[in-house]
Amino acid sequence: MAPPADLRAWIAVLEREGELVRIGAEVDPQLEITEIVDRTVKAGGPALLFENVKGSERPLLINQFGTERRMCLAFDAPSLDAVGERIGDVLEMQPPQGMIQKVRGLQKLKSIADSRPRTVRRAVCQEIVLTGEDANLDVLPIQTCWPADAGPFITLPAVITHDPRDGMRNVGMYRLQKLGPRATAMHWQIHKDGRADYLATNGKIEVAVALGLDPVTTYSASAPLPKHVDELMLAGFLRGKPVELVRAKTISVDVPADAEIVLEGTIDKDEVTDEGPFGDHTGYYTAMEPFPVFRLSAITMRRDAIYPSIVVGKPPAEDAWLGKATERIFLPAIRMTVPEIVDYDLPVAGAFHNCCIVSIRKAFPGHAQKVMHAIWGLGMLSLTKCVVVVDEWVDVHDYEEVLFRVGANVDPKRDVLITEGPLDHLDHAPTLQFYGGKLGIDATHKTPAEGAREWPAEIQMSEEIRELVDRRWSEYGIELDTAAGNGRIRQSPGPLQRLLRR
Ligand SMILES: Cc1cc2nc3c(=O)[nH]c(=O)nc-3n(C[C@H](O)[C@H](O)[C@H](O)COP(=O)(O)O)c2cc1C
Ligand SMILES: [Mn+2]
Repeated sequence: MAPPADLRAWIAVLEREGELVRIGAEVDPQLEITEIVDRTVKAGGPALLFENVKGSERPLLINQFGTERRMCLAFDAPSLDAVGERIGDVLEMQPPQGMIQKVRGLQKLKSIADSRPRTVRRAVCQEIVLTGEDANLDVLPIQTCWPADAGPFITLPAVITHDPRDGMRNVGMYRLQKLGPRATAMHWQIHKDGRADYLATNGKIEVAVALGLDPVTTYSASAPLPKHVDELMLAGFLRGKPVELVRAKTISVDVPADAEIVLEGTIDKDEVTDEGPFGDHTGYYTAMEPFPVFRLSAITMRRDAIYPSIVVGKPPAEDAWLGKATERIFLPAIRMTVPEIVDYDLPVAGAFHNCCIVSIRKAFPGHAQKVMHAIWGLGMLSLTKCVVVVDEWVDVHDYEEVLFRVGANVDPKRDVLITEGPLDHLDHAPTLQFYGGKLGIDATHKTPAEGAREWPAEIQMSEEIRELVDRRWSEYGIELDTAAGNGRIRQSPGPLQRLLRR
């Protein structure tokens, strides 16, 4: 098995695994679908294929990424950590010793070489080609997600541009507000690569938008890669198969051949529009702001094209697992730069940029502060508002345990660092947009060298007594859900808890 090759293969996997429901009843893309999906996501429910969307011939697929299981199916991996390990394996390559290692090394190198996209001449994404007046966005079942949204938004696109300075490709997921039959806004936030490509143009930039890709490529569009790394390389590597590209019909941009739908067009550097409000993944509406205008020159499609969508909103929403995939997949790369990091967690409730819990192998005074600054200097993690540092033995995914450490180990005067720096584009709390306060909480054990008194020992029962009680447990006649003996009361979590805390 390998990750699904395109959206159809993915839908077949979902169906076979009992992870998809087809809905024949007519539904309204204006708000109604959001409410159905929101209830389904929060209950850990299936992917939904709406086959009868009011006002459009096209079916709409949503909640394809809504659970950990589906996310693992998308990558054809036993866990998201296993996906990260595949990348870690390549990053940590050492000069091989002996024949076996040399062969393994070559296989790894081949897997990198094979990840480069391949071009093809004919493609299903161009079975239907609509240009001029015919290129009309009204054919798509674009959702209006929340009551105060400015209009319909395309929410799950892979936007492809090239840096005019060096021709390097970039693929990013940026929402598109429909402005008319042949125009949308392009929500390129200021820290993003797509925006940098746009800012580097003098006149116009050509833009392609792919909709309805295999799930790994869709995920890759959301992955926070460094600017010079092509997201399609990551997709090819994780799929174990190159992404196939075909030349677009009206612009000089290659587009994924297997896409369901492709929008082709240009963005004029000088043309901006009011974008938003939009009910965003922060759980609040983001305010109206000027963003560039994308003018369509063509829409190409498969016959019977399926339109993909996602609803973001108050966490947890479907994007929770896209974020968790990034958290897990990038851990080995983060460890390459900051090797003392053991694990980290970006709580879903923190909308990913608000909070980062990180465990470290502490080796010297001020080590926690060093790691806070490392996080604030690392790619998109630099936008993190609050960093909590704990010792290596603390489970960063167990928020109750983290809170316990913060309560027990922190002297706010000594262990809280307030500084400032860049903040997420969408964060409405800071006084200034983009720039404001940062909070670091050092919840590690302290040493006298850090100005602490002698640190007390943590309470733990002796192994001997634990074994004795294990052995005798049935004699006592006490029935508990869990008698694991770690002194904590645990009930098996429901789907919502599993999403919020792992
Ligand atoms: C569902 C979803 C919607 C997103 N919408 C936007 C958006 O409208 N604007 C934006 O700048 N980033 C958005 N992002 C985040 C970017 O896709 C992400 O930062 C990505 O790394 C950007 O690619 P880049 O680093 O190549 O610019 C979204 C992510 C997801 C999962
Ligand atoms: Mn990028």
